[in-house]
Amino acid sequence: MVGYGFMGRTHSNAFRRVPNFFEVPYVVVLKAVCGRNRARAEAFQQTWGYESVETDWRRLVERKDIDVIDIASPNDTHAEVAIAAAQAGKAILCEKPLGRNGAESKTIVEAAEKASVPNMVWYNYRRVPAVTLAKELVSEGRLGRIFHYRAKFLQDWTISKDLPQGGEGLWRLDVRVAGSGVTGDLLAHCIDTAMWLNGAIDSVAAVTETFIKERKHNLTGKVEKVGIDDASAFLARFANGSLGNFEATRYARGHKALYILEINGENASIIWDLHDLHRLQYFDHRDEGRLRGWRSIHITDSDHPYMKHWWVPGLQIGYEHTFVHQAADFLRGLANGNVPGPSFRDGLATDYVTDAVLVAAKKDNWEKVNSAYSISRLTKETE
Ligand code: SOE
Repeated sequence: MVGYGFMGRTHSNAFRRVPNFFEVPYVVVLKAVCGRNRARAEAFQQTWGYESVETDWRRLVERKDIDVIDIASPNDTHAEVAIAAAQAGKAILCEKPLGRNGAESKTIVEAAEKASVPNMVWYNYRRVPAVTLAKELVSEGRLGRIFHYRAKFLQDWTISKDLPQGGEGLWRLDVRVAGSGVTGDLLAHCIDTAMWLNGAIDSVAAVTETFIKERKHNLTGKVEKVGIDDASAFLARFANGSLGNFEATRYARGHKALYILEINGENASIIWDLHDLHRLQYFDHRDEGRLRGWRSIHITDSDHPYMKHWWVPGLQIGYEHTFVHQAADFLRGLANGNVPGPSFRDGLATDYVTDAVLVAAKKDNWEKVNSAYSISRLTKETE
């Protein structure tokens, strides 16, 4: 395990829990956690039961007793570690986004494919049982032709202008480390799920904004220009002819992690909401007219994806279980030689979309509205 932050915890929890709930073909041994700060790494080792600690990822990657490298460190470390791990013949799991941009991710994909090592990106929301069920319903053709895909991911934790950028916990605000702001951090989730459910995205038109232009940098101590996007929205054309509408921000006061997606097809529609993650809203126009309406399906039954491994019908699971599901799928895939997605290639495809969003936003290709009749004038005329 490379990294001992938030994602190090979600992944470690997954590997500890997975053999308790899923029949997996390997014994998972937490061999080593690697982090620059030895004291922090040792504390993490104690909490999660790792056998040893490394403070240099190169040492970790060289170790002969390690088969799988899991990268849960900040985005600017992904490429270096993943490429070295591939060259050492390790299977690799990498936290999202795969790289800071498409060019960087491409080098990771090339290294992994050249070495033919199993690989996976932790786009965990694919494995919320309700989202996996949505995938099944779309694949079965129940929605018919798809017209619209809508998604948003809203947070509010960076609104204060006094919040510094950079360093532990705040590297997501430092463009050199993160690569981008909400586009690579939050929209990337929406894009991964969208392309999984609705196929490739062909083209985008976008707008981004950095509301707070300067912040103190935790590592240099100086006030520095903010290089990330605080908010990002884009319209998309999917290869299947449907239209997409995406938004992410860290400035939506009141929203902590509101990820919502909606798909409208000719026969049926689906809505899923992370705050109510165990429910899938489903409307089917082919239902008998008198009874037609939105169904709120409680995804807790044993015939729902992954649910037979947990409790009894009616009892819910949560966020951390999505990582357990991914760990289970990864281990089973390793054994049968077919690790399921999201692969590094899928991660690269998402990074190409986020690249396109950022380029489109920079082009600022806006059509000015005829301002002859402003709102105030219209109001006056109506009066
Ligand atoms: C950002 O706050 C963040 O932690 C993302 O980095 C995660 O990918 C997302 O799942 C929750 O929000």
